[in-house]
Amino acid sequence: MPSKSSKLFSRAQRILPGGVDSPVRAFKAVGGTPRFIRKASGARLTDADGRTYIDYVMSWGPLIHGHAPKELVKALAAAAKRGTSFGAPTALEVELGERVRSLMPSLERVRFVNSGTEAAMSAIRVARAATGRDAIVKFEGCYHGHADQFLVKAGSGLITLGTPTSPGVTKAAAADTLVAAYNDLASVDRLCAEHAGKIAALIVEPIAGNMGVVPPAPGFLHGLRTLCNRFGIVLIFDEVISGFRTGKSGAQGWAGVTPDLTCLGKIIGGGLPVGAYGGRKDLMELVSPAGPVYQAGTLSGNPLAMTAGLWSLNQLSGALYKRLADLGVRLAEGLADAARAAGVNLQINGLGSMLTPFFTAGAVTDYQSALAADTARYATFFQGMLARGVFPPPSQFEAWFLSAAHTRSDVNKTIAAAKKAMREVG
Ligand code: KE4
Repeated sequence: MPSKSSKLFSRAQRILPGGVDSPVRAFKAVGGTPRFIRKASGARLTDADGRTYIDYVMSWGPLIHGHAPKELVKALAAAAKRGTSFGAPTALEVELGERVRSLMPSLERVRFVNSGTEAAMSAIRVARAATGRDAIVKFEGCYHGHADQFLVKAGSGLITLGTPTSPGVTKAAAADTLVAAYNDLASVDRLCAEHAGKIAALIVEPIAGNMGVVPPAPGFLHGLRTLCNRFGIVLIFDEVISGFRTGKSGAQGWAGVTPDLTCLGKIIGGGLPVGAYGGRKDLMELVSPAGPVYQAGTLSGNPLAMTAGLWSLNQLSGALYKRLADLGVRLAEGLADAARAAGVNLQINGLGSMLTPFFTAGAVTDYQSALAADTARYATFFQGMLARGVFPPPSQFEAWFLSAAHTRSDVNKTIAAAKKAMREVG
């Protein structure tokens, strides 16, 4: 008897390319039928067939407070009654902007948009306008959304599906995108020297999440700051994942490195569509209508997303981050023990409430070492976990996320499932 998810997937493929609205959801890298989700609450998903799962995708990062927190749902219902969108300014976006700046002071000015992609592409446009230069530097394995200029040796779904550079991106667009190696300052120095005077911006995930979790090596982010100062390059931290994930001031606060511009998303929308870019006043005042750099959006700063973002940021606390970090360590240790007991090579990269178990023997410090991971073993492990009521990301090259809704018991159940699933990988 085909499951409801498989029936829905067959129907979905007759209207949605690949049956989904974002490629990583399609289970292509792990096989099987993507689960169609009917509802979610706390740390749990319920699929169309009524099966529940402990969720570690958590909508790919936004849900640091878990699915459908009661107070958030109440706040959204009240906001909806006052109108869902006005196409006019509201106090809410001012309040959220001020809240973001209070937590990340480098964002002297901020503009809200509707996705991380919009945030990153707009930040690049500002940097190009400010410097009069065309080239940008990105890193192999980092992902900044699907704007043409970023789809060059990109991470997330592109690595997952084995298409690091996408067709449809013009040679001209790709030519302006220079690619360096993550955690390899010498590779950046060479590019800056070879293209001196031509590079507008360097954009980086300060804690990489889109090749799986790869933290910055000691000195890497400071080194990027020094190189950008030396060559007059705008340093952009893409904190769409790391922003408010690892701490109240994001990766920039954690590392003590101040970028010129920052991209945000996910957590600042609490699960509704939001992105933001911001940074130095002199750069952001170039953005229309303050300046000539055009960027716009029908639903930018809409009251529902702003309500969700404000609620989300207002719940953040040191105690929450401590609990999340403790849970993260417990989960990492448990997965490592399960792999060891089954004789499976596993490297776990984790930071706070985000982690990735890589099925490989060697340390994972960059794109090339991440690619060495055994994706077939990950797929077997994934299916074993799914069958036991745990929903990890359907890709070796993504982050697992914990939330305020995850309990110690959830993590213990996850570890128990991993002990059995690892034996099937062996
Ligand atoms: P969106 O356009 O998907 O809102 O954000 C793009 C983006 C930008 N920067 C970083 C660091 C990101 O991680 C993302 C999006 N992340 C992926 C998952 N790693 C989104 C999931 C998906 O594509 O469905």
